[in-house]
Amino acid sequence: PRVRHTADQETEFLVVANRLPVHLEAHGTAEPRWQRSPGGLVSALEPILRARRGAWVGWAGTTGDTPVAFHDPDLRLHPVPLNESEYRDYYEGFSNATLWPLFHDAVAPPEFKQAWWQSYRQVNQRFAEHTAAVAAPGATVWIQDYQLMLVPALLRERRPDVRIGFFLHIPFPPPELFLQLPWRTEVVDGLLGADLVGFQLPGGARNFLQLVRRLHRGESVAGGQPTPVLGTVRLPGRTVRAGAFPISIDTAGLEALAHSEAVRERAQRIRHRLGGSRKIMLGVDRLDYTKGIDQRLRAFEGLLAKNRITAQDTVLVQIATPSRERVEHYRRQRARVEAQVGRINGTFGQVGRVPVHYLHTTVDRTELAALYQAADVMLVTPLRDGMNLVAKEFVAARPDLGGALVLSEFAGAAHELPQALLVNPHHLSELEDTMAAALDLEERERRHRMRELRRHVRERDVHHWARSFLSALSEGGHGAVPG
Ligand code: ADQ
Repeated sequence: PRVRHTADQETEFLVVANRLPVHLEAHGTAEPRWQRSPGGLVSALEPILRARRGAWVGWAGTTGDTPVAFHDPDLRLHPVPLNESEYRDYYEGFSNATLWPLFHDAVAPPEFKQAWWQSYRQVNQRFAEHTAAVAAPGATVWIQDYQLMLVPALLRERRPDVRIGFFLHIPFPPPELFLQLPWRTEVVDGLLGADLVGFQLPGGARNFLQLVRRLHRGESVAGGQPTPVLGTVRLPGRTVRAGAFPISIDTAGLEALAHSEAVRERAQRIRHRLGGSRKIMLGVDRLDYTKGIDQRLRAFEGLLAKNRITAQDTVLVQIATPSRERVEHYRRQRARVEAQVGRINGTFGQVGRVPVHYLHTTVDRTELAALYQAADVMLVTPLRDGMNLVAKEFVAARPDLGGALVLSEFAGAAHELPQALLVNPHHLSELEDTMAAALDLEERERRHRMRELRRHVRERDVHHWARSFLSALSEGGHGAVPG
């Protein structure tokens, strides 16, 4: 379906992302209709988009061509079309089977294919063209994430007058890893088209500055700038800045939901259904091999095998969103997780009482908040994660100060949430011990930790993130205009 351009005026503020914040929703036998997709990024950017007469450039999420109009007076949308082979090569291939594993410590081996790269370049070109066509003179453009790393330079070629920000949602790897990429110079040059390149963590910004030096792409200087900007790259005629801007969630929105009657009742029901006095451990992730779901299941199995917990006193609920299901590594990951769940329940379950409840599905916001609230222990154990919003959402959903958070050191969120029970998910016995400790955490300590965690996610919400990035972007010089 084609999404109609809802305005033909040029816009002063543009968000460019792989996906538009809409999806098709079935309506019985009638034609499916466009719906707004919920999400922190949309809720953070929406007020800014509205105030600045902004627009969003992105793919509508379908490669078919049945025309279905989309209308939203508050949000102007500029769809970029993708065909089936581009979806395969640019999105599933280069973005998710090359860049995604490479940028996540190569926990799965990245695949390098020329045809995928060509498609990536071509699609990035198209995004740049669409953006160039609708940006007003001197507009601000904010490009999001690893699918679009060439867009900053491609856009600058066409429109040297616009101010360009880029934010990477996933980790930026150390040079030793990044240098494996056959098209490393092109990708770095793509990013250097921006005026400001933002990362989740200071380490990502430093890796980037180091890489620029290693590849001789400009004179990079660390420091000497007010934070969150951590360094600059001097190029002929202009300067690129790099900094850390840890993303967050719509804390107030989630807190309000957590206080609602619907969520509180549902949380109680979940507790009751799972067996009243049983302790509930919870995992909520996209079914991705970076999320450490297998490690978590193995540790849970270890605790059962050693009799440190039993199916009578503890239950693990794992919600896994279907994700990138045609990509080989994801298929194998699903098979692995489902085999583990089957083995654990087969070994330690009884009729009417299984230790693992596994749901391969997405859940709505109310259900998600209720699950967070029902949990005694939240397990966030990725092997590598740019930030991890689930950890922050759990904290925001616990105004009762209940629940303990087990958090991997390899999630970006660990840098901001040191009061969580931090763990190395590669160390199986440490993971077992930490999970057991979380179950036994003394009430006073648990409440104290939760209070501190909550203080942080309230102060540093997604609005703070967007403001700090955009004000850093507007402070610096840009393009050929002397700053
Ligand atoms: P993701 O890898 O997708 O994001 P995460 O940050 O945890 O990871 O965000 C997932 C979102 O999806 C959360 O808002 C969560 O509530 C939701 N979600 C997960 N499973 C769900 C389910 N079964 N049902 C409903 N909702 C579900 C990437 C990076 C992260 C970074 C974010 C934002 O990999 O490191 O934090 O972008 O920058």
